[in-house]
Amino acid sequence: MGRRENSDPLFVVVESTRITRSAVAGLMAGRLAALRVPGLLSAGRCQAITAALAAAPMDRYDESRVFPAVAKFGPAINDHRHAGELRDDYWEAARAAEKHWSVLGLPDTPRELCLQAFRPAWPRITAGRRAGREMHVGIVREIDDGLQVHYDDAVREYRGRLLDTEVVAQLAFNIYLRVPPEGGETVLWRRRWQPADEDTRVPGGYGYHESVVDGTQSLTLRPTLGDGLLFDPRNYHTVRPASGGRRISIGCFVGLTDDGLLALWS
Ligand SMILES: O=C(O)CCC(=O)C(=O)O
Ligand SMILES: [Fe+2]
Repeated sequence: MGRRENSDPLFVVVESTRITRSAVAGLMAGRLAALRVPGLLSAGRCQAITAALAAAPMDRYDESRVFPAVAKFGPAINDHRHAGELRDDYWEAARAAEKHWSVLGLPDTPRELCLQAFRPAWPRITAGRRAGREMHVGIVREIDDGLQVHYDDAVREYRGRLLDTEVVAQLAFNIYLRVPPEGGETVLWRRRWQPADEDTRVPGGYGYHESVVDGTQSLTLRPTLGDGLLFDPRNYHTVRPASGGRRISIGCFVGLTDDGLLALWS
């Protein structure tokens, strides 16, 4: 897409061979829209993970809310949320996922895969803590049929307190472990939630009708195998349906907390 007259020059995607401190800070400051890291994970490592996961029990997000369906391995906070609190079954699901992963014979845990990507840029990184307990980090998702247009904002979703420390800014991080030959694009819009958007909610869903972003500047990113992608998920975003193959990623949320740490959770 060509540069439009009325486009925001700060809503841009940058590419880098690794995650940099300046890009993390720039995304959180609103100086960038997305960071793409081609080849963050080698094709061999991606294949080893997806091959091992073929033997692992995948489940799905709550299908009464998440349609089209999304298969996953590991808990997602939003599947265990009730009235702005995290239900206790999140912790049981986290323990079960860790146990199942530990017998896959892979060298790294999902948590390590996520932490490793950020350590060179931001050594003060950790798993987020809630009531003293370490959050699960690293959810594997198979999003073949696309997502609803939605935003993610832990501050809004968890009444300002998901973690024991305050989340000052939040990013979404994904590594693409398997990509379809066509489709599966991630689309980001330069727009945050506004109260009137509730009029465009998908009934029963987690997202909004696409009309919520009508006329808004957007970026369409087509992940290739092993790419890392970082963006501010408070901006509306979606995933387009994949065609001719599966779209599998591992990812987490990344918070900058009031103690200056990066804290991760899924
Ligand atoms: O898979 C993607 O590219 C984005 C998925 C998403 O909605 C998120 O990570 O918040
Ligand atoms: Fe999201």
